[in-house]
Amino acid sequence: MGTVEDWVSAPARVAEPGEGVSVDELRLAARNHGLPLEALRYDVTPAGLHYLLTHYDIPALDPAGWRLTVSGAVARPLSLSLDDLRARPRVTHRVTLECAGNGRARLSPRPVSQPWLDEAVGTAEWSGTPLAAVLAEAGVAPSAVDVAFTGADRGLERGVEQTYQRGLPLAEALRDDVLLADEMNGGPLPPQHGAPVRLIVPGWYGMAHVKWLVGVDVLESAFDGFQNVTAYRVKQSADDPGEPVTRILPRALIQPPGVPDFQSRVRVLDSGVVELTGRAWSGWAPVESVEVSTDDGGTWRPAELGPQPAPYAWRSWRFEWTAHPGRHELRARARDAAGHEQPVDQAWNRQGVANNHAQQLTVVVR
Ligand SMILES: Nc1nc2c(c(=O)[nH]1)N[C@H]1C(S)=C(S)[C@@H](COP(=O)(O)O)O[C@H]1N2
Ligand SMILES: [Mo]
Repeated sequence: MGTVEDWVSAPARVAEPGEGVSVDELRLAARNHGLPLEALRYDVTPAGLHYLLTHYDIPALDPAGWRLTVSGAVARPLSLSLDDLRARPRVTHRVTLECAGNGRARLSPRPVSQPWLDEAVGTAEWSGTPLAAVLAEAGVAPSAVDVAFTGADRGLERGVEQTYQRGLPLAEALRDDVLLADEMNGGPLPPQHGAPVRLIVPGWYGMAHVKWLVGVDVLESAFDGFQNVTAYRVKQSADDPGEPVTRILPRALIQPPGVPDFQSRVRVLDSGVVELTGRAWSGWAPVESVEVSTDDGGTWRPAELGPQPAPYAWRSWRFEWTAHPGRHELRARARDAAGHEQPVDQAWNRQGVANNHAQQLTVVVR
């Protein structure tokens, strides 16, 4: 006999030198897929190609019986049906979402978790009603500081049984672009993306965008749940409290040119002038520059930027490369208007979160 803790409470850990991705990590990676990089071609990612990250199971929610409760430090607690929400003013925002763990599997030593490479990203048109007006209707107490958002999904994480829940500072929750979204790309929200209603917090890493939302709880003290206090912290050691993960740091990705080798994904292309294209985004400020290196970060040259379609949506870029025969390591890096620059070398942290070191793409020119 043993306890649940003995069977499932694996502590967070960092892989041993040379330790490969395990079957457990492969199982996570098969559930939580990334954006196929060729889908960087779309301004708006088709729903099925958008990355996906779900800690526990996709819950079964009946939209007819679904209610959103607004409670805590409010003058008038609310219980809203889907029809109530849909009758409210509607807006659409194009927003790039990225998982805070993107890039984790390329760190050394590797934090053991969902093993993302570069592709935990997608851009969608999210439609719904602004949260701020719902909070105003409920009447937020002057003493309020945080808002806790509760999903309908439940599971265990490092021995702690929980419902997925995230806290957000009140000032962020009151931004006019924070949405209670019930549509993605003009259609109903798919089950895996949070149906019937999810939160959208433009600019923030994925963990803030609570799916299968059922509760909005206004708090008079800082939210101290697992997903804010234990997970999603930039920390160097197990006992370092670390800094909370908030907004998305800039990242540029290259849409892979040529054709892939099936097993290695190394790209094969013909020599001559090649148009490299890609996307770049930041949750802090618009992307101001993208630079490309075709010699593994030795030299950098500026790419030409496309328009910024919305404050928190990725923008396209292009770069003309005269490709000579041989093997080349392509890299791209972005800088935003707030002065954040993508590092070429990794900035290691124990959970592998908010890590944006520059993508490396191997191409063979024939
Ligand atoms: N209820 C709930 N919301 C959640 C999660 C979850 O596991 N449960 N995962 C979060 C994380 S870590 C990310 S990166 C995004 C992913 O959103 P997507 O699957 O729609 O791309 O959802 C966030 N919202
Ligand atoms: Mo995530």
